[in-house]
Amino acid sequence: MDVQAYLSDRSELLNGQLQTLLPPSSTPPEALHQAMRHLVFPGGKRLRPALAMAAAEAVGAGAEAALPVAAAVELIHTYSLIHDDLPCMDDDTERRGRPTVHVQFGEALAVLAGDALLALAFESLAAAAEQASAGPAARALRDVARAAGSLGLVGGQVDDLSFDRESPDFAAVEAVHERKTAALIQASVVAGARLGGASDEAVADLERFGRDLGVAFQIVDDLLDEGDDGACSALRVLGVSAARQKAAGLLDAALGLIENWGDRAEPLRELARFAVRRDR
Ligand code: GRG
Repeated sequence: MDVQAYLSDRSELLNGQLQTLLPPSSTPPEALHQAMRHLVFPGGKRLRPALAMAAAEAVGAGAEAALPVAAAVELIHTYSLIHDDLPCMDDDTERRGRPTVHVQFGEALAVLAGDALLALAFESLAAAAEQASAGPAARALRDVARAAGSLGLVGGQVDDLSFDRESPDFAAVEAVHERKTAALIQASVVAGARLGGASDEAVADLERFGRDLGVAFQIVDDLLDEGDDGACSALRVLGVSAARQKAAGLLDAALGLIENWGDRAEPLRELARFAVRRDR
């Protein structure tokens, strides 16, 4: 299976959905809508939305079933990048090969564009709950909300910002990785599968799959960020070789959970391999 072809095919589906969700740049307030669109298009690897769609396919649905989740997780991911780049956090000037949103549009609009992207993500999920079978769609909404909040992405970011530099061990790093990065990746597969009609048993496997894959993904991010001596890094506490082994072990554990899911889970398996073996 050609994972790049899969990613670009599913990205096209996603882009159509994002275009219908995001107000055009010409809609007032124009600067806000331009700032919201600045990093959404053309976007990055689109891994989280592809995982959401592949998870729906893995439980027997079409990729389209997961589109509301796919769009929501990419919008949340983009908002988190915009806010993470702000001077009060990482103070970065470049993202996805472009000036960061605050560099291009100013700090106030960067904060507000992030806020509006987060709200739009939940509009996407609520619209799905209105249309489809409300139970699974409402659960998907709750999964994504939890992953985005103080017990997920935001809480993980807070702990990352105040990480104890003196005596870190891998368990402490992993606890941050679980929330800062893995929570949204886990919600992508779980909520995507819910919209695809997943059984409770499949959801339970995907919860562990998403958690393991998400931690492995962040370890790889730490390895790729070798120049950055951030305190909360698997590289710092394990070194290159043990960090690589850890990521490979987590990938194997994740793949083991969906081993018997047949051919229709192949895109999900290939995306997991891609996420951990990537070079950017
Ligand atoms: C500000 C609430 C808030 C959270 C910030 C996203 C984040 C948490 C920090 C950004 C820096 C970082 C190392 C985040 C961990 C998640 C991660 C590896 C993001 C990069 O994801 P990719 O590689 O990016 O999927 P693209 O651009 O390809 O979508």
